[in-house]
Amino acid sequence: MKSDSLKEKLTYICRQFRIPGEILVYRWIPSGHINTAYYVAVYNGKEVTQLLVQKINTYVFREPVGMMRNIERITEYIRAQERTMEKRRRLHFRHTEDRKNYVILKDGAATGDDVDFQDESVEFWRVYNFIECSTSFETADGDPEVLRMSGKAFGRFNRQLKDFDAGQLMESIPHFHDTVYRLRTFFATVEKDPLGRAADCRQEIEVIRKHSEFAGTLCRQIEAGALPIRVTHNDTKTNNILFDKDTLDPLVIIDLDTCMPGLACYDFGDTIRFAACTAEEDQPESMKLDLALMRAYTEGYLSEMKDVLSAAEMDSLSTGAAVITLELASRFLGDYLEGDRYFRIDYPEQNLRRAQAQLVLFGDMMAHMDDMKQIIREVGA
Ligand code: GN1
Ligand code: MG
Repeated sequence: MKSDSLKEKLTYICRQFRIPGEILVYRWIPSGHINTAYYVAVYNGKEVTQLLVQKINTYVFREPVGMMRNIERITEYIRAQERTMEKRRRLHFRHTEDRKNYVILKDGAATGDDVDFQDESVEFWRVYNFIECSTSFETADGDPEVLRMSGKAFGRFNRQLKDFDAGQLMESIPHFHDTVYRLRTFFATVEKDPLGRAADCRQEIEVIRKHSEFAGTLCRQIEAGALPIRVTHNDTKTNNILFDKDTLDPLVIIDLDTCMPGLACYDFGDTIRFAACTAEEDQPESMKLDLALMRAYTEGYLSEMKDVLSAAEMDSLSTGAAVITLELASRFLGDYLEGDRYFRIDYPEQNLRRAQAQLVLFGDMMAHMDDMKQIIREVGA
């Protein structure tokens, strides 16, 4: 898209959300693999309003209207618990004239909800306040304080939603952390091998096959009723938290798109996967679990959740880290085999390298499972 037409489109979207004025600055925010976000500053002749304008990936989120309803219910529920919440601790979604927190465009013009979201000419946008003086972390860069604060943030988020009725939410992505389903889908893709790429990743495919039984651990526990279903975030990367850039105080959790029924150990485990390690998501050569960072995250998370979790849930936390890591390896590799249709990539083999890095990390987590369990016992005591 030409940049001037992007500016026009962003201006048009702001108008739909009743934000008049001229766009002074706009830039793409290169964070996340799914949605597309822009920072936008609008001047209305008196003041500048800073916004985050996001285009939802409707190939991934196929029912975006229901997803926005989920987000509204969750944010309202949390807001009701914290009556004195400062503005910069809230995600404040803008509304259109007909009170919707989203706008749907077809061929560039606003339209109603009755559209096919798989139609290429249809786009789904939302706008919320940009949180000033905030920062987020793509990696923790070895800083335990970032992990401790992240643990506190996601622990608090899980605690605030501990009595939220999961039945009120639709599954924004069905089978999202259903690892058994994920692996079944993955092996079906391997069988089909639509682009003939499977031959280059035999080794990775075999590692996933070898651990299929382990991958089903949490699913079996859910079936047996051993772990309670909660409302969880399900994508707890540190770049989904905005921190105060001076004090590291976690201000707000973003990317609530995958908030839906889930397990506490998904939220615990996904941050361990993403940030309690020594490399970025696509760097298999230098990837290792970092137990000091893992301990720091555990301290933060359990400072909020220790009294909420059952003994079985406490026990599932370390398993969650390994299962989520293996599951994501299968998702990255499956997407590579399918031609990179789901996760945004910056270079051709990135999804393959992401899968390789996750498998290295998974191996290291399995090798240190007892250490992780020991840390959780010590911190939770
Ligand atoms: C995606 O959009 P982003 O980058 O926050 C993905 C997560 C993966 C993550 C891996 C909706 O999250 O499930 O764990 O990439 N989100 C979705 O980095 O699939
Ligand atoms: Mg994100």
